[in-house]
Amino acid sequence: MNAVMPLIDLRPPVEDMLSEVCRGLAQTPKRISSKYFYDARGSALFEQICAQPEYYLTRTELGILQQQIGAIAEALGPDVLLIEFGSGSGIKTERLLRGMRTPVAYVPIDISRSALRASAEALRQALPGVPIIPVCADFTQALSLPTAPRPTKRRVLFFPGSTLGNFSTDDALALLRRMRQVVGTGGAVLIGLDMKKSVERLEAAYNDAAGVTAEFTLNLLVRLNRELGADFAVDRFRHRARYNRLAGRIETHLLSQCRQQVSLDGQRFEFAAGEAMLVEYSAKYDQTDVERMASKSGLAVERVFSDAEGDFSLQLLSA
Ligand code: AVJ
Repeated sequence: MNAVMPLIDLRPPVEDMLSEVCRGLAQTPKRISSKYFYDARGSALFEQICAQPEYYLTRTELGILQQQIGAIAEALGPDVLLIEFGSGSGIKTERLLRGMRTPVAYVPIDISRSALRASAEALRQALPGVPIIPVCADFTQALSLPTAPRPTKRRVLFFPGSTLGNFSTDDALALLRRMRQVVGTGGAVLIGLDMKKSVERLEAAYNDAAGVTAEFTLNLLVRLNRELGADFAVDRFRHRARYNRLAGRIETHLLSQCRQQVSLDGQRFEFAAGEAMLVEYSAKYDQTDVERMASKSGLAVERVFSDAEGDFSLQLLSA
């Protein structure tokens, strides 16, 4: 049983972290993509964030998946090919697949071969009855899906965690359009979105009292020092997460505590005292926002599953 799981390798060009980070540091205001948060330490810190009392997102989404799995599976219908952008969210994917009566197969799509292999292997152990067809590809680019092992009624793309909120408005729309294209007419997207609520609760969720989120954000600099040979003085930066009401999103910045310089790739980047570098968006939605985004990307809201307080929602958007 040591055979390596077959993987469909579309050989995506690997993006160059060094040049992307340098480009962001040369912009005004400076910015670094939140996708670089997730090295081993960052992923472990994110797990810790999920256990903080203020960070309600993950436990609320899991609760919806647990309590309403029957209705969710029924809304998806039988003989579904389940697709995921990203390596699979472990327990959420497992919960969904277990609830679906007759999934045709599970197709995780990720640019990282190693992450794809590890998560596909773990899921195979947990759900030996479901065929898994991992595809190594860049899901922001056009791609065609492998042939399903048996006739499929509907392709459904699962995108939990309010990960869409980490994209800019334009990039989020482009991603939803890509999802629409992958599932095809008659298909659907099941997407987890964090809903608008009081500024106090939103800001508390991104500024936990134990300081785990601050450590998570600052770990980005630790990673750039280690992997790119940068020389950020990590203790001279501070985490700040604030809700931008007009944009409808939490915006996380790293604030330079003094005037300082950072060297990277033979270049020097100057930070003013108090200068804010953008490192993350976490957009929040109301149902009108969701309907507008869906219709702009060729999708329509078919069903909404949410917790009793309406804090978080799993939206079934049909293509
Ligand atoms: C898992 C990316 C959706 O934006 O809420 C948690 C990441 N950042 N705390 C989010 C995160 C700060 C999280 N996502």
